[in-house]
Amino acid sequence: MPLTKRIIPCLDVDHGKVVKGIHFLNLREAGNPAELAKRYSEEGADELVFLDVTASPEKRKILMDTVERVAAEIDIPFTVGGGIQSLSDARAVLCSGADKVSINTAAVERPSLITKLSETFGRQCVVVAIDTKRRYEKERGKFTVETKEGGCWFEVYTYGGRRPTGLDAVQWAAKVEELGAGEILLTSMDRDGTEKGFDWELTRSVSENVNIPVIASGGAGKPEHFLEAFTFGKADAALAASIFHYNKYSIQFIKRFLKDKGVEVRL
Ligand code: 0VR
Repeated sequence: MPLTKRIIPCLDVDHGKVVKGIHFLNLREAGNPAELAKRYSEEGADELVFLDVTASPEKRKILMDTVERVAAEIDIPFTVGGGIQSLSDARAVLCSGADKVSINTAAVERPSLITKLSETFGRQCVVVAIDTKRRYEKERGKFTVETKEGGCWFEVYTYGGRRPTGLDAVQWAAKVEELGAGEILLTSMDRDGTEKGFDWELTRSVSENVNIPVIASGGAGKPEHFLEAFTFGKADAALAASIFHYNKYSIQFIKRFLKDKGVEVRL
């Protein structure tokens, strides 16, 4: 019996409110975290991701209060990310009701944190988020996939998509697995918020190079996009925000579509 594919709504939260943008920009309010969490859990979401995109100094207080309120509404695995820089940040979030923590910038800047988190809380608690953008290169050899626009590779970005790192996402994913990551949350910034579909070539390139689960993220707009992510993209789970916040399709509708196409899902 193959592992069921997971559908994971994502709450991007800024100052305690759910926001949604396009390419991580022009964030606009999209709802209340606890209310959306309750709705998604009741609609059959397999997990929930909460990403605090608040850059403000008082973020810790807002973050913990909001995490507690969301955790109180759901009984599915709950991952929290956003500005987690240390074991104590992670402990605070786990003690507020999260089951897993997601780290992005801190993992790139201090890779040993991945190992410390994994040794302290267990690999299953450690999600490493990798935000990427496609880079097209003329010179041969420096690309991951051939596309109609030429050869491209996937560059890793930090600081909420504001800072290019020069890191290759496929190589970085293999490295984070080696360091102790339990799962990879792989976001295409090119597709984020566009509803044009996941970058399944990105997901496939990473999924074929690691043995830990890969969550496709960025661009979901219709049920067919989830099918692409699970088949062509070889993803173990698919995360989405816009499609759910704007009520384009229900989680159940997408799951029934996938079941009819032969994808193992939990109905
Ligand atoms: P959709 O394309 O709407 O399904 O978005 C999925 C996913 O890209 C977003 O939930 C999330 O990863 C966007 N991330 C960040 C951010 C958004 C604004 C600012 C920062 C970040 O650091 O990941």
